[in-house]
Amino acid sequence: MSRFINLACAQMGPIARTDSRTVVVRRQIALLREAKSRGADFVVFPELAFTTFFPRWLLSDQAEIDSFFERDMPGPETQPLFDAAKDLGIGFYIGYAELAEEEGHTRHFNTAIIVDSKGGIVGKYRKIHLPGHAEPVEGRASQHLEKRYFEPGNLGFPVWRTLDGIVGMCICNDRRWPETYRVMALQGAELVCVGYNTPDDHTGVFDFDQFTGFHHQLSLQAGAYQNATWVAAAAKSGFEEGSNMIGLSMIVAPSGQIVAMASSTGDELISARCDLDMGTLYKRTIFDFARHREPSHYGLIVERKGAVVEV
Ligand code: CDV
Repeated sequence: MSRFINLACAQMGPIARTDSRTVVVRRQIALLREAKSRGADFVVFPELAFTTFFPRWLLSDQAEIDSFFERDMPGPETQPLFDAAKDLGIGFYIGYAELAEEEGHTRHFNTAIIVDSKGGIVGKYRKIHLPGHAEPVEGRASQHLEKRYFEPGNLGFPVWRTLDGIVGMCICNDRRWPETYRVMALQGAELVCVGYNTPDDHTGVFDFDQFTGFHHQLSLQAGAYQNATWVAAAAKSGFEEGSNMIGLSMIVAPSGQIVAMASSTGDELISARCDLDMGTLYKRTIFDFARHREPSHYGLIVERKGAVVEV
C-alpha cells in the first residue's frame, strides 16, 4: 500500500526587526509558489515565522512586546498568505506568537497551526517545552528569554486527520524531547511538523554548542525512527540581528533517513515525495506498540532500581 504526499519545508533566512509582516509574507508567498511548481501538497514554515526571533532581547515595554504577537490569525497582514495558499491549493504549517484573550485575561503563546488547501485552519498547537529563562543570565553574550514572553502551551499534543493521513505538530525545543513524538505516535501520527529557531550558541557552553547541528539532526532522526513517523522540520536561519541561526531544514523518513535537507541558511525550499504508509510497515513490525511496548512494567523497573522518578 502507498499513500504519497508531496511535502515541502520552506526554510526562511533572517528577518530583521524592522521588516514588516507584509514584506515577510511576500517571501512566504514566493516560497509557496515555488512549492506549487514542484507539485507540493503541503509546506512547513518555521517557528515565529512572521517576525524576527524577539526572545533574544530583554524587552519591558508591553506594547513593544505585543507588537511581535498576532491578535488574529489570519490578520490583515497575514491574510495574503492564506489567500495565496488557497489559490494554489496548498496546505501549510506555520508558527507565530499568539496573543489570546482567554479565561478572562490576556495570554501569550508560541503557537503553530495547520491550514488546509482551502485556506481553513484545521488545528492549533501551543508550544509546551519553552527553553531558556525568564530573566537574562549574567555573563552570557546572548540570551534566550522564551520563558519570559510565553506561557507553556495548554492544548497538549493532539493529532489531526488531514492530508489523507494523521498529522501532528510541535515547535522547536519540543523536538528534543522523546515524549513529544511518543505522545503523538500513540495517537497514530504519520507526520510530525516542526518549525524552529536555533541559535548556534544556545547553551553558551562551546563543548555543547559545537554539536548544535548534530543534536538537531539526532533528535529528528531518532524521533522519526522510534515513532515510525515522517518528520518535516523548517528553520529560520542565517545571521539574524546578531545571532547565527542554524539551517539544516530537513525531511526525515520513518526509517530515520534524511530524504531532503537544506544546503543554505537563506530562504530555501526543500521537498520530497513521502509515502505515509512507510510508517505503517514499522508500526506493524519493530514498533508495533500494542504488541511490544510494556508500560505496565516500566514503573516496576524504575522502583526496583530505587530511582526517584515517579511514573
Ligand atoms: N526556539 C527554540 O526553542 N530554540 C531552542 C534553543 C534555544 C535550545 C532549540 O531547542 O532549538
